[in-house]
Amino acid sequence: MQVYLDNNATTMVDPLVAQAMGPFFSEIYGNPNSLHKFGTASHPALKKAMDQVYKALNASDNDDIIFTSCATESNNWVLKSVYLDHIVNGDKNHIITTEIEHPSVYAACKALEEQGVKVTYLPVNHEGVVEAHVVKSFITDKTALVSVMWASNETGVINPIKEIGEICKEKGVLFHTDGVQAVGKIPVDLQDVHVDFLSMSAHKFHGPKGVGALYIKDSQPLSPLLNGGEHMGGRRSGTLNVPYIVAMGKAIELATTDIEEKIASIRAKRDRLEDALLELSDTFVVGDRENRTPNTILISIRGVEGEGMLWDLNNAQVGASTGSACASEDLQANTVMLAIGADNELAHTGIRLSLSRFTTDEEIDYTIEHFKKAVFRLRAISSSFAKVGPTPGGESKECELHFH
Ligand code: C6P
Repeated sequence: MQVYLDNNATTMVDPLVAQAMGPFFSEIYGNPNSLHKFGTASHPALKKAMDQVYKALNASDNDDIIFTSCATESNNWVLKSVYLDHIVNGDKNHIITTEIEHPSVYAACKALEEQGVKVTYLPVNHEGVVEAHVVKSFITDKTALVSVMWASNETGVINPIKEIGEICKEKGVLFHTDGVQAVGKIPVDLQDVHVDFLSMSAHKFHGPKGVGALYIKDSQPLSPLLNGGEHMGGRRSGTLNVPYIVAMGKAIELATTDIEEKIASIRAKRDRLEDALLELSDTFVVGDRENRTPNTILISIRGVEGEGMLWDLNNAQVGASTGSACASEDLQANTVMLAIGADNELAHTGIRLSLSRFTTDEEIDYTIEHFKKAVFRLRAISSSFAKVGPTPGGESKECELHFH
C-alpha cells in the first residue's frame, strides 16, 4: 500500500476535474480574446468557471475574482501593489503580517522592508493562533494593510478572520488573507467576513498546479502586477489559461459541494489517526483540534528528528512532510513551531500529516502501524532520547508547552 498524507503541499487532481479540462487542450484551444469562433468557443466554459468560484465563495457580483498562476502570485500582487498604491503613491508606511505566514507573504514583506516599509510580524499564541486584539493593538494611522493567513499550512490552525476583518473595517485598513489552506477545506463565506483581498490556489483542492485566483472586494483599485494586454479587464495580463481555469472552477465546485459532510468524514479519519499517534509517549499536536482545518495534524515526537521520521515513513510508502514543502530541504527547525514557543529540539521533530477527501480508513490503519514502528525504531537508536527516558507506548506527557 502507499499512502499520500501531504495534501497541504498539493493534492491529486480529481479525475472529474481532469475530465472537465481535457477538451480545452486540443479541441477548444482558441485564444479566448480572438474574435473568431475558435476563440469564442471557450467563453461559456470560462463563464461557468467564474460562476463556480463566485458561488463557492459566496462572492457578490460587485467583487472581482481574477485568475492568476498561483497563490504566490496572488499574495505578491496584493503586497506589492498595496505598497505602490498606498505607500509609494500614498501617505502610509506600515504593513502588519504574522510570523507564521507562508514564504510568499513573509518573503514579499521582507523585500518591502528593504524598500523602507515598516513591517510588523505579529506573534501567535501557544495554540498557534493570531489573536485579533493583538492585530488591533498594532494598527496605526500609517497602516496600509493587514495580511493574516486564514489557516496555517503547517498546523492547520484557523485564525479569527471574521474578528480581524471587522477590526480592519472599523479602522479603515485594507485586509488581505492568504486563504490557500482554507478554501475547499472549511466553509469560506465572503458575505459573512469582511476581507478586501483573498488568495487561493487550485492545487490545494484537487485542481491542477499552476492556477490560482485573487478575490478583490467591491472591485476596488489595485495596480496590476502584470501589465500587457487587457486580459481580465486589464487587472492581470496574459492569455487566459483556459483548461486550468475550467479545472479550477470544477475543482472548487466539487470541494465545496456538501462541504460539511466532507469535513465530517475527513475529520473522523484525522481524529482517529491523531488519537492513535498520541498514544505514543511524549507526543504533542499543535493547536486545538476544534480550531484546525479538518485534515491537518502537526505532531511532535520528543527525541525523534522529523527528517528521520520522514525517511522511515517514506520507506514504508507513506508520504508526509516536516512542514511547508518549500522549506523542507533546508533542515532548519520548523519556524512555525518556534513561533508557537517550542524549544529548538522540539521544533526539529514536527511531522505534518495532511489528509484529503480521498484518504481511506485502510490508509489510516496502515499509517498508524508504520508511524508507530518508525517511532519505536528511531527512539531505540536515539541516544539523546535515552536520557529523557520514556518507554514506547507509555503515557503522553505534558511538556513545558501545553500542546493538545
Ligand atoms: N504551501 C506547503 O507545503 P502556490 O505554490 O503558489 O500554489 O501556493 C503557495 C502557498 C501560499 N500560501 C499558503 C498558506 C500555502 O500553503 C502555499 C503552499 C505548500 O505548505 C507548498 S510550500
